[in-house]
Amino acid sequence: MVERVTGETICAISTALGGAVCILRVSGPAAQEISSRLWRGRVGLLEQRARELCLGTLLSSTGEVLDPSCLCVRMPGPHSYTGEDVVEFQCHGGSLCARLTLESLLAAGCRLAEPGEFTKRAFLNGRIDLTQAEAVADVIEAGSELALRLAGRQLAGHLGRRLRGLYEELEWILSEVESRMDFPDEDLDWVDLDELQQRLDKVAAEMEGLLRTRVEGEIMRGGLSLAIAGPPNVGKSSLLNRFLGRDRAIVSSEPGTTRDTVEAQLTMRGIPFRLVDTAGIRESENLVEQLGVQRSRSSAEDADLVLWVIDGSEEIQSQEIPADWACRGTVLKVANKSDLLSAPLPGWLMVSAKTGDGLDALYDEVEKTVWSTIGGERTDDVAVAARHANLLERALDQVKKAGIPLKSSDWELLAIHLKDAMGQIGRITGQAVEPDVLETIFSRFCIGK
Ligand SMILES: Nc1nc2c(ncn2[C@@H]2O[C@H](COP(=O)(O)OP(=O)(O)OP(=O)(O)O)[C@@H](O)[C@H]2O)c(=O)[nH]1
Ligand SMILES: [Mg+2]
Repeated sequence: MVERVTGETICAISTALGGAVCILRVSGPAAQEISSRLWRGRVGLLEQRARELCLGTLLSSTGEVLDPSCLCVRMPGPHSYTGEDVVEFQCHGGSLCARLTLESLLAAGCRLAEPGEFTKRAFLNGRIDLTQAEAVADVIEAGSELALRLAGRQLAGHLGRRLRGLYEELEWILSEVESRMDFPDEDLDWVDLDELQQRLDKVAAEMEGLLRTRVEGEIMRGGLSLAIAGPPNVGKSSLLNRFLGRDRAIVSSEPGTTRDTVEAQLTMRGIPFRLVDTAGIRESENLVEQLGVQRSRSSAEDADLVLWVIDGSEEIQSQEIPADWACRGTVLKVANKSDLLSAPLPGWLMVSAKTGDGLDALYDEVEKTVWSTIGGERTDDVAVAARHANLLERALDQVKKAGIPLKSSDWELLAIHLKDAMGQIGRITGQAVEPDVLETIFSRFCIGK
């Protein structure tokens, strides 16, 4: 069972240290009383209008002025982020002012919040469901606009609503089944078995639809790996720099310039990638280069997507992908230095890292490949994460199994399957979730959120 919220009042600095303004958050039953002791405004904090930002003086627990012009807002529960009484101070930034204010709050009786504890309280107090709480961390971690939009929809409750819809449908079917169990000899106004089966099928189809969004969810949340590989001196590092719009990797006319893998984050057509530039693949006497080549090979072999780059102005045959190359992901063949060529090479995507020619077509191809061969169903609504997908798979299994006892009118067994499926969905939304799962989820958060 879910633990109950304690009566403790917690506080934390919610903004990154060193900024111009620092926000401190206080939440819990004594939030207003403790904060009022550290605050002098035109009226006392307790008389201040709720949810109105007021200017005043922030004092230490011993009465010294910490910040002569600090903004303060009180948000009484239950209509606050955590569902409890919340007070926020916006004081001058800089680590000293923030730290002294935090120390004063602690001295006045608050406890330092754990990572994600404000959001955890919001969940435990029923302000948000567990998928929304997870989305708070997703919003903070989002590495691309698409990922941010996805997290935003989940935060707005879209996934939770669809799951609750499934739960309620199963609950309705269960009530039909239980009424048959309770009144076996009566012929009440029950829906027929075909309709029950149809409704089960609809639930299963909806679950399958959600499960198909898993890959998209993973792509958006985790980012895909994209390796740039190929022979030496073809312009791999130049391409990486061109993608990033800055000189991240060293470029030179000397073959074997890149000795070790170079990594960077990149968003291409809204898709987040972990980009790896690799050492040119060639035989070498030099031990360090050999190690670099080995490492490059394995990172390219492990990547979700590989750009195999060659120098289009050189002879092609010797630059083809080595036959013994065990690549896990999808490979796109790219011929660089198109500026030195008069005609395109059939079967190759022509680009020039030097002039930028052909990059739009390359980005289009990458986007198409991600969604057609790697990605699952593209959705503009929600995409489930691994935790949701695992539980959904179990729920779907139970819904499918329920068809057998339904045929033989084995109501008791049918009820067991339905309750199990509902239990799995409840774990996703947090209606019924184990404390250790909560701990794992909220440990992802930073302090102050
Ligand atoms: N003309 C032309 N030259 C290019 C282009 N891209 C790269 N070069 C040149 O090709 C040479 C090699 O570029 P790099 O980016 O270092 O090549 P690399 O594939 O990373 O090489 P290694 O790290 O040695 O494997 C440099 O002199 C670049 O200026 C291009 O599109 N056109
Ligand atoms: Mg290089």
